[in-house]
Amino acid sequence: MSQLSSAEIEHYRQDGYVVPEFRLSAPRVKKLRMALDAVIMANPETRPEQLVSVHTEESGAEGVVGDKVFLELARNPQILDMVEQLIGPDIVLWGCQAFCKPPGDGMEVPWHQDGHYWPIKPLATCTVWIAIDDSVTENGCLRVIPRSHQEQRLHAHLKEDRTDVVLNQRVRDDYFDRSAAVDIELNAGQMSLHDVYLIHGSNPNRSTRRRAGLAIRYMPATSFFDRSAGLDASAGYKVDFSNRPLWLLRGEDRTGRNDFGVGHDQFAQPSNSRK
Ligand SMILES: O=C(O)CCC(=O)C(=O)O
Repeated sequence: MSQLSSAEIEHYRQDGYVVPEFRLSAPRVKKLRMALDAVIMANPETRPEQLVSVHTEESGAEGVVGDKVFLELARNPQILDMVEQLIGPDIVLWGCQAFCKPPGDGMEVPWHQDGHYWPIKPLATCTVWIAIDDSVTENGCLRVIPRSHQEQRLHAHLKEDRTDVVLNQRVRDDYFDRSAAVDIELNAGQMSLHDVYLIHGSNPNRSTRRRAGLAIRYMPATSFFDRSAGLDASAGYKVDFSNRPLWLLRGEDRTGRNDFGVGHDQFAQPSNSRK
């Protein structure tokens, strides 16, 4: 079934993002919120905005003990239908991160292009960003620069010498017009989808309400996930590209080079790493 209308697909193509009609039910959101709360408790050393690979239970080099409930969500057929309409029938799940901004000191996400951080060749990914809490201007919702993806090129990023930001590199100011920014306000359960070249970010959360979202990353299986990028800390926290599990969720690996074996040991046997 087609989840996205042709107007929604057109919006994604033209503006680089879309907020679809489709949303998760309240019980489903509640389950996600409970899982996220447990993950935050289980990872006291990790900032809740930096819960990388939150869909896997093995902490590995990235150091985050996640929960399979997020993996189940990433396999949701209705979400995959939308992703298929945007990136085609061959779909690889390669990442999933929770960005949870606590009230008061929730950290800023500087303006950036995702592709700047990722070893995907050719560069392509659709991110599905799902609101686990209401996400509005006041508590630091996702913000985008519409149409900034259109040239399909990466701009120079500057290193931020700050500790109060989620990612430590940001797009140089002269590459975009901040006044064009659009706040993507979502109720819990709603989602947005964005292109890998889109410039986006979010403000700090100075409000009294938490803002949590889950970013699920899907690439077309016409792209290659280059594990030689290894253990990377250029984002400001550890990301282990060499051991990241990939899932071919639909279609075929058209590159013939993606490795779907690495990082899957944890799924073959009962895990004893969960606290
Ligand atoms: O959640 C946020 O504020 C930022 C998310 C983001 O940068 C992403 O999903 O790529």
